[in-house]
Amino acid sequence: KFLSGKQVAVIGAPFNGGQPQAGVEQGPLRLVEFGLANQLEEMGYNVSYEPNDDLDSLKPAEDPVVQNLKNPKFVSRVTQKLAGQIEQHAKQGEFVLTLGGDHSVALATVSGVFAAHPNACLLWIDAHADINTPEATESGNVHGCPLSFLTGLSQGHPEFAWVKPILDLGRLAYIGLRDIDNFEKKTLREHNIMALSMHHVDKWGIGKCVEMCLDRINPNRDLPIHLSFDVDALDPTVAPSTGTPVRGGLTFREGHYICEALAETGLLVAADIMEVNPSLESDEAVFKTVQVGCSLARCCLGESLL
Ligand code: HAR
Ligand code: MN
Ligand code: MN
Ligand code: MN
Repeated sequence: KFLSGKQVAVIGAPFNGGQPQAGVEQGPLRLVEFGLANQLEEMGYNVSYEPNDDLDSLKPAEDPVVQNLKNPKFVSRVTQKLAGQIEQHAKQGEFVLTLGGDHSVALATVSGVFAAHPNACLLWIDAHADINTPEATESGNVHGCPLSFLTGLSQGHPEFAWVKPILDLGRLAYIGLRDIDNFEKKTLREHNIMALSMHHVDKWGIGKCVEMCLDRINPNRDLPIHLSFDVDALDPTVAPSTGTPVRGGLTFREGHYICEALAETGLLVAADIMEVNPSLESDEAVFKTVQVGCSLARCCLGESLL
């Protein structure tokens, strides 16, 4: 409906500047080496791949903290560049699949996708709410803040002036939350944001949770959908190789169900698979995490639909 054919633009976002741990910049390459692009081609898609392996050239000589945020210049430059690239692909009617990299890259994916699909809605699957403002963040890591910029809750940070507040708070929903800062909790409540924690998944089941989210952010099932999937939403037994694992997460099936249900709507225009860090935990753990990242991406593109 919103896509012109069977074209998938795979955008590598090998970037770690939104948080302190090295290794997450190797996520995209590992997912592609595992065979993701070939797997999508076997499903009948035409796949293009932008590795973006030159992002280090955007690293400034000096990048002091500004308004509590670490590496503001580097994060801003990288995400602005990726946003333009993503916008172009999305405007051509391609499905945009972005491989992270840390979740600060959502500044790029949401900006780019919503520039092409202004009435889209966003489903954010994560243990964390990633909606801290520069004033509120305790860590100073931008991967905990992208949604505050994208929704206009943060304004006036000099480095992120290019980020437009294109996301209405009524078009945002979460599933998987379980590690939220006090400021974030207050924000979710005050703005009545559709935020489902693991408690809600236990209580209602994943099927009902996805339905409730879509009823809120896409009530007539006629708007484009962007999925941003932080693999730390999954239980650490399912996706161990990630920077900030939190116990008690989504099962393998619950994670896949979300992707399948969105694919089934025919409205999904973009997906992000974020925070895969192949330098953390054992080889077996890395294999598991990369494998589940690839299979989530395939499910977004309809692999398991009959
Ligand atoms: N809320 C914390 C902060 O602002 C933790 C964010 C952590 N990590 C992520 N984001 N992976 O989803 O730093
Ligand atoms: Mn293209
Ligand atoms: Mn996140
Ligand atoms: Mn997270």
